[in-house]
Amino acid sequence: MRIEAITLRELKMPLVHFFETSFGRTYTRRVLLVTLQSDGLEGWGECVAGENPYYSEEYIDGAWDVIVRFLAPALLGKTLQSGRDVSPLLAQVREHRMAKAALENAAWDAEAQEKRLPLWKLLGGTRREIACGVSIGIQDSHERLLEKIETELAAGYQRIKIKVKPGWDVEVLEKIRKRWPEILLSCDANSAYTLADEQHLKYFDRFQLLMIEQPLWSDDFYLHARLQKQLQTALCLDEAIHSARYAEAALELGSCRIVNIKVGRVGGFSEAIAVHNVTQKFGVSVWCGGMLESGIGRSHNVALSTLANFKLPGDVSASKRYWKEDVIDPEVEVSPQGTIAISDKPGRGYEIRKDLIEKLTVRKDEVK
Ligand code: OSB
Ligand code: MG
Repeated sequence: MRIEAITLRELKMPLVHFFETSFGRTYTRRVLLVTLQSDGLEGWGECVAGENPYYSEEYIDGAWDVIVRFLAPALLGKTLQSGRDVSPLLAQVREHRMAKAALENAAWDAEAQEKRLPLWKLLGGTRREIACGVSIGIQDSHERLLEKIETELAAGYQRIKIKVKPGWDVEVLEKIRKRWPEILLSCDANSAYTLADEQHLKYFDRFQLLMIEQPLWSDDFYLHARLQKQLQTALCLDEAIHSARYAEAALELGSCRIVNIKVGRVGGFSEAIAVHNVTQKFGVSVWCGGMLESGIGRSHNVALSTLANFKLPGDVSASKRYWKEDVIDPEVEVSPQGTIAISDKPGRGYEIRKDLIEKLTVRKDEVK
C-alpha cells in the first residue's frame, strides 16, 4: 500500500458520565482520529492521548502537532507491505508513542481490509470471544459508587476495577467487599501513592484484590519491585510499561505480576504484540487497558484482546457505557456473560459511521 494522504480529525465527544481518576475528571473526550489513504482504501487509527499531559506526557494538541510536522511526512509517499513497516519509518522521532500508534494502527486497519482478513487474525489472535471488565471512576459519594458497581455486575461484567487515591481507598474497598465478598475486584491508583504509603498499601491485602494497578510513580520499576515484595496482592503496571524492553525489565526485577497492555501507550500493534510475547515468556498474564476510546480505538482493543495471553478480563467494555452514540456500526456490545463476540468480517469488523464523524468533527487537517 502506498500512503497517498493522511487526514487528522478532532472529534468532540461528551461522555455519558464523567470519568474521574487520581489525576482529574473528564467530562468530554477530545478524540484524535487519523486516516491513511492508500489505493482506494482508508485505514483508521485513534490517538488515545488525553486532553492534558496527566496520565502521560502526551496530550492531544501535542500529538496533533507531532503527527502533522514529523510523523505523517515520514510516511507520505512510502509503500508499505504491512502495518509492521510503520514503526521503523517513525523511529527517528523519540517517544510520542500514542501519536505513532494512531498511524501504525491505521496501517494495520488498512492492511486487514486489503488482505480481506479480520484484523484480529492479522494480529495473531485466537480467541472467538473476549472477557470484559469495567473501570469505574471516583464518584461523588460511596453510595453512588456502590450503585454503579451493582449496575455493572447486573450487566454481566466479569471484573470490577475502581480508581483509588489517598482518601478514596480502604473505606470504599471495605464497603465493596462487605457487599460482594466474591467478585473479581481490582483497583488502579494512577501513581497516587509513594513508598511512604507502604503500610497503608499493605492494608489492601485484606481485600483479596486481583491486583493493584500502578500504585507508585509512573516512571518507576525499582520501588514497585520493593513494594511487591512486601505485598501479597499482585501489582500490575500500566503507565510504566512503554515497550517490550520495559516489560522485560519490570518482570525481571519483579516490579509486578500482571501487565496492562494499552496499544497506544506502547506505540502501536507491533509493540503491543511484542509486550504480549515477553509476558508470555515470563508466564505472566496480561489484560487490555482502555483510554476512554471511541469505537475506532475500541474495535482495535477488541482485536488485540484475542491474543492468547490476554487471560484476564480487560477494560474493554460496551460503547454505550461511554457514548450516547458511537462512531462505529454495530457498536461494541457486551453479552450478559460479560463477553464480546469476535466478528469474522474482514478488517476491524465494525463499519465507520462517517456522517456521525463529520458531525462530531471540530478540527480537520490533511497532510498530502
Ligand atoms: O489508568 O487505566 C487507566 C482512563 C483514562 C486514562 C487512564 C486509565 C483509564 C481507565 C479507563 O481506567 C479505562 C476505560 O474504560 O477505557
Ligand atoms: Mg491504569
